[in-house]
Amino acid sequence: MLSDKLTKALSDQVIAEYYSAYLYLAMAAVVDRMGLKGTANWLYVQAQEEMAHGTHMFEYILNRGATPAFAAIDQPPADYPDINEVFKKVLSHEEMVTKRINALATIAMEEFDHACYQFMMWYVDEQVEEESNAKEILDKLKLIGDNTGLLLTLDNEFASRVFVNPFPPQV
Ligand code: OFO
Repeated sequence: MLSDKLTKALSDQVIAEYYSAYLYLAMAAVVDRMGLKGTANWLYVQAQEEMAHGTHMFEYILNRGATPAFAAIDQPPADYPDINEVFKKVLSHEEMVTKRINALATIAMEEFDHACYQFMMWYVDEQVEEESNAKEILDKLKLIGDNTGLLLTLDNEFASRVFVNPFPPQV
């Protein structure tokens, strides 16, 4: 069974993952209003992924015989002047999440909970990808600059992103 300390830390992370989903939904609304519907789709898919991350962790807590603790999800910011600021926030947010995930893995290690440590490694790898994706988009936006045509091309590219459940149900 999970220790109380790990149960609390994992439960807090479930809430943090749902906050991430909320943050990205708020961003999706902002860019939709800017006319960037493809980017809104990208952020909506991102929000769906965050909910999947949170739900998977919630199920893990239950599977380990513990009870997840719930708390309020904070209100996300919903005020960005342009798409650059949106993705700067995506990157800084993911960097913060990486720190949280690493801290959680460290607790699992300190408690010699090898199963939980192993469970956390999926999230550690995922954060490398999350940060890399956000950096790549920011680099593209820098190259695009004030070129609206290129921005719309990128927006079209974002329109094709589809949600793929990282944890499909086992049959
Ligand atoms: Fe859950 O990966 Fe982003 O935050």
